Amino acid sequence: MTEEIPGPRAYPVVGNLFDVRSDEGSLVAAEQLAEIYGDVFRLNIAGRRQIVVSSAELLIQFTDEHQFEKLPPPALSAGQGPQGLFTARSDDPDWIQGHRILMPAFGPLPVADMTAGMKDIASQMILKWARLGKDNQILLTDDFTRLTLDTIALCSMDYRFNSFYSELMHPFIDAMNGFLSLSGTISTRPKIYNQLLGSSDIAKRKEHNDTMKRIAKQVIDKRRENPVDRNDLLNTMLYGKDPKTGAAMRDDLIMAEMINFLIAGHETTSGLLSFAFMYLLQNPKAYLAAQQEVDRVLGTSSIDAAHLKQLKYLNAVLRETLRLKPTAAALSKHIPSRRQNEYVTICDGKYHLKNDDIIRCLLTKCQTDPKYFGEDAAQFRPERMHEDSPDFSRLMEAWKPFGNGSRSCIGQNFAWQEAQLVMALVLQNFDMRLVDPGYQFVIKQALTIKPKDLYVKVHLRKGLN
Ligand code: MNH
Repeated sequence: MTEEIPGPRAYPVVGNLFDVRSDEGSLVAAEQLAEIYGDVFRLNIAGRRQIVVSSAELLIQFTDEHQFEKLPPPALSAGQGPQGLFTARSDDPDWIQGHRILMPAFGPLPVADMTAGMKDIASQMILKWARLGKDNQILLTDDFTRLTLDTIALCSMDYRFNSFYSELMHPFIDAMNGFLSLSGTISTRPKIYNQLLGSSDIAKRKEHNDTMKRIAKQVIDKRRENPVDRNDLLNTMLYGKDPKTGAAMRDDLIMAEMINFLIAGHETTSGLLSFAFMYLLQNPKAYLAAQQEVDRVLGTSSIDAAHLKQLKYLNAVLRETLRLKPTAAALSKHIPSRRQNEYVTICDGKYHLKNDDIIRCLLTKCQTDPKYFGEDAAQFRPERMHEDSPDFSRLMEAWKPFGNGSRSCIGQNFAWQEAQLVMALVLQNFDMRLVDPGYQFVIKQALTIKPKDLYVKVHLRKGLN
């Protein structure tokens, strides 16, 4: 006999909407509910049952592609039109085609070729910090967002947002932020509300989406008028053929992919960099160890792709950061259509799952489960994620900040290389400290999570390298 899955009482129409609305955001609200109801609880949101899971064991089970499948986030899809890789369903022919054409372009070699573009943007930030001097307060998350956005745009489509040269954000950014925040509100509201009262929000969201599409189209048109002989992602999409079918990508799909890369490719990496420095600043021993490794491997030489492989401690820092602060903080899963006739249970048959359940793996909880990661699971201890640690491979099985299987992050190599490169350059050139030495982490949640009000000052170590 299966049991009822526990959870807060759901009310008519609104369901549990107000249980996941909190000033600190829906993630904190869900974490608090997990403290009350345990590793598995249920919610009712917009008329659908959500099962929220918080243990490492369940994360491992739900990220097994033989059993469960990614459910694309409704909060991100614009509703109509072709979906980019991130938001498409796995059986969507557009996903299958895009995946086959784009996967090779995100492999280690093509990404190593992007080092120059990454250094270009990183140098802009380094130079800005050096020129503003040691008394200037830097809002770390903002400069990292400028950096990651400019980097993905330059490396993938040779487009310059030039965010370091302007206080105002580029119109694309305003449109993107407007689009994302409206998508969030619309998708959690009851259907009936959207039908009766939500039409102006839906129209506004479409306007934002149209702005992003217009900018993407301009970039495509410009490239067609001035073709360049480069292997970047834009050329791969414009001229690449699906190896199975020989078909080329349609322009409207290319536009959707470009918008996908710009959105998925910058907030997450920017958050990773902010959290990594937050932890290093709060853990002086780890800061020193990371800086000493950089000094040993790089000295005063100009960084290149070969250095990065040797930065093993830095890798452990990045892994530990994404374990504690997975910037894409939840994975959504569902029962794949091929299993819809099965009687699916979890927790040794204790709970029954329904075909249209949305399963939400709370990575912040799953990846800090003391049953799996030990009593010090909530502490920042990069050593545990070092590739030479005896526990390393076991712990990596419950480390899923980039998702899993065929739907895992296509930009993982890209993000990793960018994060390594930027951290190494900053550690090489500056000593950083917190403006408020007692800084306590407060979450800032939008589509991704970031540390709020993380202000730092930097002091140039020698001359610029
Ligand atoms: Mn990324 C999928 C996290 C950087 C482009 N990304 C995913 C998923 C996670 C994720 C988690 C799977 C989501 C799910 O299962 O619902 N991504 C990250 C993190 C970083 C990141 C934590 C940085 C740190 N991602 C990037 C970068 C790019 C990118 C950089 C682009 C260049 N991500 C994608 C795309 C997908 C994805 C595209 C969808 C892949 C697919 O389903 O085919």
